[in-house]
Amino acid sequence: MVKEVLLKPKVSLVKRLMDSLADLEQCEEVELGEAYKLTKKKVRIPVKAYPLQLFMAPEGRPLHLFPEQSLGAPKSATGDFILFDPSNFFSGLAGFVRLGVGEEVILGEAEARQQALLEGETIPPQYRLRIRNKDGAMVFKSLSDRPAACIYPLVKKKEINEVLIHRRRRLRRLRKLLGDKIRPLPRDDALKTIRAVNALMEREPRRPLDGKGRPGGVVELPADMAAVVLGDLHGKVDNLLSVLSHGGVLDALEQRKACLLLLGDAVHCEEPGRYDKMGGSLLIMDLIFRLKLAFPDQIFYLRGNHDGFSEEIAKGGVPQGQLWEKRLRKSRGEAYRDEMARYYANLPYIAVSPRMAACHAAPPVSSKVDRQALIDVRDNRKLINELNNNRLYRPHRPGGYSKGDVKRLRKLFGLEEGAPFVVGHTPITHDETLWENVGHINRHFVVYSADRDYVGTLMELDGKLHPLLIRVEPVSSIINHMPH
Ligand SMILES: [Mn+2]
Repeated sequence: MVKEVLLKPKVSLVKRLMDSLADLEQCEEVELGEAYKLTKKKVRIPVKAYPLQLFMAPEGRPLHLFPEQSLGAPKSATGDFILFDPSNFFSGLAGFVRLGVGEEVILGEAEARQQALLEGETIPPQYRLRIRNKDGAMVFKSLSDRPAACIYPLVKKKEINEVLIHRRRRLRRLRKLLGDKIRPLPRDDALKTIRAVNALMEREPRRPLDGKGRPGGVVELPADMAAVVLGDLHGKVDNLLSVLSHGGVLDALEQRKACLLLLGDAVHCEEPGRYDKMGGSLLIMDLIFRLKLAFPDQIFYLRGNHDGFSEEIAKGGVPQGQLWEKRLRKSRGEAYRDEMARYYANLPYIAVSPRMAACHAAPPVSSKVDRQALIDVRDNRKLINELNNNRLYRPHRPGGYSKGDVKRLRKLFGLEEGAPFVVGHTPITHDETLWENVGHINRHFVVYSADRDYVGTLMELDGKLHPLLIRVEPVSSIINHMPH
């Protein structure tokens, strides 16, 4: 059982922090109580368990620098630090900077990405600061002529636990939304739920109709909402719940400021030796259906190559598609199995907004494909295969897609040349989850969201898509053990 514990502040640790600052004799003390003003010299702060508050400029907004704590083991820091703006981080979609061990970040005007992640106005143009996560310490170095940055420790219990307290509130709200326990629905509820979802999908307003009057293969994302995009989840329930309970994601959904786009393949475990396990698939589809009913106009699921019962859906010799069908029949009955088939048949294949496009695996490679062909995709097996199974061009894969295909897709939807085009399906390396400018194609992203430690996530902030790594937390177990 995973127990939720809050950290308690210890005065001795605060004292140690202050002493360590004083020891270095590189820090000028200013008239701000416990605050320290940085000079041009490097400052090393060996602080592991305590968050810091950072002012880049005397009149600026504060940033918070937190040693990342896991909800599952709140007393042990992960080694990563998270830098965020507390004025927006918990109230809606907001960026943050993750500082992994050995990594550094430079805050200041020239650093457009950090600037965007932390909201422009936080850092005035004349200040630049480097922060490095080195050997369990934060190393600060001012890079500008006006080293005004000021640091002080957050020592109040409420401040220290800021991230955990907010997270716990989100978990309670998630529990209200998704049911008392995070577990598969009882048979009757499951059938009712999927029927309600299918009824919704058959008259989904954001789907231009195909030639036969059915909702077509293209879903138009709400232009006035920011998109949160996840790639293949492969039964990783906690990856989905970690994103939903992160920062202000849930708030943004509740306030109709964000929509969630899932790029397909939420099912079928990818962990070696567990390809035949269907429990996670059953639960994650229940959760996605409940989300769809809670936010009908904000949750969008695209069809992936695993979303079906075909005998071609297999991994490592395990016929996952057929096992999935068998499992649904056995635990939910024939009627449920049929509803799932109906759900799959009704899914869109490609999502567009005025700012971006996304699909499961690849853009079409045929130059004849136009917007109407994508809307009519349901009866076009060749095109479905391209969208759901194709991969980037390689010499040994001459049928793969390349720059020109992405360019054509953008044009076909009237998107700008550098508009993000996102796919899941094909992780580029084994130990990462997000890739940008894939195949040297400007703003072409691949996202994988079924990793053990981090959920690859793309988030639109101020109209621009940003890659973010969200730590996987044992959310389902925590919710299931939360007192009422
Ligand atoms: Mn796939």
